[in-house]
Amino acid sequence: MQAMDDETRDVEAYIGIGSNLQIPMNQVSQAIEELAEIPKSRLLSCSSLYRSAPMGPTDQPDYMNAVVGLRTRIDPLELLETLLSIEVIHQRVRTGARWGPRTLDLDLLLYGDKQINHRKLKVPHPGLPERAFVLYPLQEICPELSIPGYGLLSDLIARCPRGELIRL
Ligand code: PH2
Ligand code: MG
Ligand code: MG
Repeated sequence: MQAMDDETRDVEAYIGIGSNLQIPMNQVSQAIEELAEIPKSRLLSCSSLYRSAPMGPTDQPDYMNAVVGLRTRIDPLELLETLLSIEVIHQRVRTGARWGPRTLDLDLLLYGDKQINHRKLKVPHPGLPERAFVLYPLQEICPELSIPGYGLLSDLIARCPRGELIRL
């Protein structure tokens, strides 16, 4: 029998990137390069950069957002830790203020077709269904996607106005 290809154990994970401090465009571009270097993983796809009005407190700068697809063999919690370690490289400071400004935010949006409800990690990301700055970039790189527990991405998009989201 043919040996199982290593890639058969891989899943497609999607990661949301956001930044609104310290030259957000550079933060996002550098983060994409760092995501491409994650071990046991390969960068599959990368959306355009999007400029978006802040969700949450309005007295903060606009955000730069993007979404990337990663083919990975790292388990979800380890991937989460890896994302947090990249945020630390970008001097992310957690002040506790909800939805406050940040140099870099990396959110694990989807991990294959898995639904995860762990103390440290919820997948699909709970904000995904209603956030234009996640849905539209995701649609750009994976228009046919189905979101576990929510259905077709295109149906979520139909219910989510674009608002102040500009594709750069
Ligand atoms: N992230 C937040 C809070 N508000 N607003 C936009 N436009 N984009 C974000 O990525 C974002 C936000 C916390 O994760
Ligand atoms: Mg976030
Ligand atoms: Mg986050």
